[in-house]
Amino acid sequence: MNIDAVELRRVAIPLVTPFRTSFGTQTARDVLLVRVITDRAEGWAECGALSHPVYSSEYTDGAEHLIADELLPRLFAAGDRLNADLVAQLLEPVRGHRMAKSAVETAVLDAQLKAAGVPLGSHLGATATHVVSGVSVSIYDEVPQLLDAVSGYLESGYRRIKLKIEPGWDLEPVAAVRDRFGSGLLLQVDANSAYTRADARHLARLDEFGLLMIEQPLDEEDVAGHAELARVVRTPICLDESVVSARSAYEAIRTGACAIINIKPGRVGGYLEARRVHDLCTAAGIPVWVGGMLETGIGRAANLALGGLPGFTLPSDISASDRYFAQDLTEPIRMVDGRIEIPTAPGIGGAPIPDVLEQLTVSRQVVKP
Ligand code: OSB
Ligand code: MG
Repeated sequence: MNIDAVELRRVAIPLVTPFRTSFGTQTARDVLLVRVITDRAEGWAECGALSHPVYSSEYTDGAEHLIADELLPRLFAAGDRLNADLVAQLLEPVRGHRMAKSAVETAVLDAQLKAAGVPLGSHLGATATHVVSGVSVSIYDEVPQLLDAVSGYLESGYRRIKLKIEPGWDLEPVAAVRDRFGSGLLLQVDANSAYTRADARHLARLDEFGLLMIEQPLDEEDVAGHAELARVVRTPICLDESVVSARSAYEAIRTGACAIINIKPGRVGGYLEARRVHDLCTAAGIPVWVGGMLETGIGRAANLALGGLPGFTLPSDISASDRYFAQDLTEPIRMVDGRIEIPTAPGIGGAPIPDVLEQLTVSRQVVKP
C-alpha cells in the first residue's frame, strides 16, 4: 500500500448537554480526524485526545502537530511496504503519544481492510454481533438533576450506569441512585484519578452500594497505590488511565492493582495493542470492557468492533450517537434493546457524511510524502 496524501481535519461538534468529570467540563467535542488516501482505498480514524491535556497528557493541538511533523514522515519512509502491522514499529522511536499513534494506525488499517473487503470486527477476531451499551453520567450540581438524567438514560434502554465521581460528589449521589433505582441496577463509578491513598477508608464506604467497580480512583502513576487500596476496599478496582499498553496491563494485574480493565484503543496506542491487552487479560481471568472518549461515529464504530471480542464481558461505555450529539459526523449509531450492532462493512465501518463534515470542519491540512 502506498500513501498519496494524509488529510488532518479539525472538527467541532457541540454536545447535547455538558459533560462534567473530576478533570473538567466538556461542552463540545474538538476532534482531530485522520484521512489516509492510498493507491488502494481511503481510510479514516478519529484521535481520542481532548482539547486540553486533563485526562491524559495528550491534547488535540499537540496530536495534530505530532502527527504532521513526527509520525507521518516516519510512515512515509516505508513507501509501498506500508501495512497496518508495520505502523507501530515505524512509530516506535517516538515516545508516548499513543492516541496520536492510534489514529494514524487506525486510518491505515481502515484503508487496508476496505481494500481487502474485511470488517474490523472480523480482522480483530470478534465473536459477537452486538455490544451491550452502558452510559457514563456527568457530575451534576444537585442530586435531583442526576436522578432525572439517570432516569432518562434507563428509559432509553442503557443497561449499565457509570457515575462520574470526585471528592464531595461520591457517597451521596451513589446512595441516591441506588435507593431510587434499586439493587438490580448495574452501577459503577469513575473517579478519573481524583483521590489519593489517604482516601482509602472513605472509598471503602462505597462498598455497601454493591457497585460493579470503582474506576481509576488514584493517580495514573500510582499503580502500587491501587494495589494497596484493593486490600482495603471490597469493590473491584478497574484501571483506565494507568493502563497504556499490554506491558502496563501485565504489571497492574501481576501486582494486584486491578480486578478489571477498561480498554480504550487510543490510550494503549491502537486496536492491535488493544487486542493484545484483551488477550492478556482473558488469559489472566481479568474481565474487560470498552471505554470511550466521547467519540463521534467514526471512533465509536471502530470501538464496537473491538467490543465483539470474547473477553469483553462487562457492559461498554459505547452509547448511541444521540447521547452526546444532535448531529453525528456519521450515520447515527443506534441502540436497540440496550445493545448496539457491530458494523459489518469493510474497514472500521464508520465514515463521515461529506456535507456534515464540511459544515463542522474548523481547519484542514494536507500532508504529502
Ligand atoms: O474516564 O472513561 C473516562 C470521557 C472522556 C474522557 C475520559 C472518560 C470519559 C467517559 C465517557 O467516561 C466515555 C464515553 O461515553 O465516551
Ligand atoms: Mg475512565
